[in-house]
Amino acid sequence: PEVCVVGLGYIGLPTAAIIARSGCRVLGVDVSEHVVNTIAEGRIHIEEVDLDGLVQGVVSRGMLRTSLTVEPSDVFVIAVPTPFDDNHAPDISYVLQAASSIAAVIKLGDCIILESTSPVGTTEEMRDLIAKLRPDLKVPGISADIPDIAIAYCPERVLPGRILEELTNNDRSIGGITPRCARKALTFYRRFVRGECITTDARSAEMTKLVENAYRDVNIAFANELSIVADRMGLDVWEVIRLANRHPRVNILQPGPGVGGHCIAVDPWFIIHGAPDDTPLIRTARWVNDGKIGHVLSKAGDMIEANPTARVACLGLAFKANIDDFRESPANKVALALAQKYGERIAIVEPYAQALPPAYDGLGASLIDVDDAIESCDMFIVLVDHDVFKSIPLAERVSKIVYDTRGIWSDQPAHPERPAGHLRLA
Ligand code: SAJ
Repeated sequence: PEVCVVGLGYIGLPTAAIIARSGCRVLGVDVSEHVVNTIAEGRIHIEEVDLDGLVQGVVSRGMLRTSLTVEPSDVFVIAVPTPFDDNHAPDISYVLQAASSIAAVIKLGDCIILESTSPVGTTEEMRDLIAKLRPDLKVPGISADIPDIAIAYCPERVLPGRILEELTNNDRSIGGITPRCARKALTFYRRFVRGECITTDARSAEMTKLVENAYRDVNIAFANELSIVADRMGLDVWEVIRLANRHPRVNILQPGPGVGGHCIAVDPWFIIHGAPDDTPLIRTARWVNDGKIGHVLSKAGDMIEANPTARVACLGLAFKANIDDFRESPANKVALALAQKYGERIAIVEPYAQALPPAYDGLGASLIDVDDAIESCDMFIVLVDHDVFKSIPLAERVSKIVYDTRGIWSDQPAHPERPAGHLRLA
């Protein structure tokens, strides 16, 4: 089939490239001229392992083209953003815009698939819009006859940094507006997915995606709450978690400076918004994880003020280990707030940054490398568990005052100037 992928971001572009590699002619559509032109030249506008070579290959073989506008195809895949507004209400306007541009070109036998993370009911809302715009077509779930088109919701669940591998190997939920729609979408995904494809209805598939990320948020909140309790009790939370996880049915996640990224801190709000009176746990988890940033800031501030001559290195800005994405990052929020308060005393170590983000302009903080930090800084605040930080040998940090929010240095001895709660038991 010919395939049109609408939205060429972190999900849409790798998806378009993998579909093209499976032998379909793919048209990638995006609203950004820069994105459309970059990909048309066989280059990419995002960082993702092995994506550059794959895109270059499928573009040069003519299997992937790009355009600013949707064209007739057999299958349409929508992968546009679904942000939330200031009140955490989901904004599905990009999905509806994509659906209306697709409605203008669809024909009998086409299949429309929504992949964007969406509040429950979005696929039906999209279906209703298409029915309204195309009264000439029999639309699934509305017309009693065999429908002319298929509509399905098939969420992605890939991890940034492992997108290509996970796009191919992860299991997928395939949610049809009707069972017939699900079967149609299933035939399409089987072309390029090696994982198991499990069919369901569209609403269940929408909820499944939200639940996966809310599950992780709630579990990280548990770990973050434990880390605050452990601080208060003078315990090493990493030691406690390590020991508790030896229980065959306990698997506690890792505390950190908060939860970042574009999914886990966002998607739970889509569930809360859909059932505001029935989601105290999910809402509280959001509150705990957002609050962890404040806890880290105040503890770091106390340590910096207790050591007025210390030069401070903040290790990491990224939202998680070994990636170069500094947006929606608790590490960046902590480092920026410290830079705003302590200016020149703050050095940032971030091997994935060429320069500090513009928000740091004029604050006096500097970007330095690991060796400089070891040489010139007295205090290390670990905010990201990048491999390059993990591998700093004990000898090079033994004399530092350390606040390790990620627990990467289990061999770090207690320091007389560090607050209680960091005595290592192992
Ligand atoms: N984090 C912790 N402690 C942990 C694990 C994570 O503090 O034990 C933090 C990370 O440092 C980061 C945030 O949580 O700030 C999110 O990181 P992540 O690696 O858990 O997830 P993402 O945002 O990169 O990707 C998630 C994944 N969802 C799940 O694992 C349930 C991915 O599979 C989804 O496809 C993706 O969201 C998405 O697009 O929805």
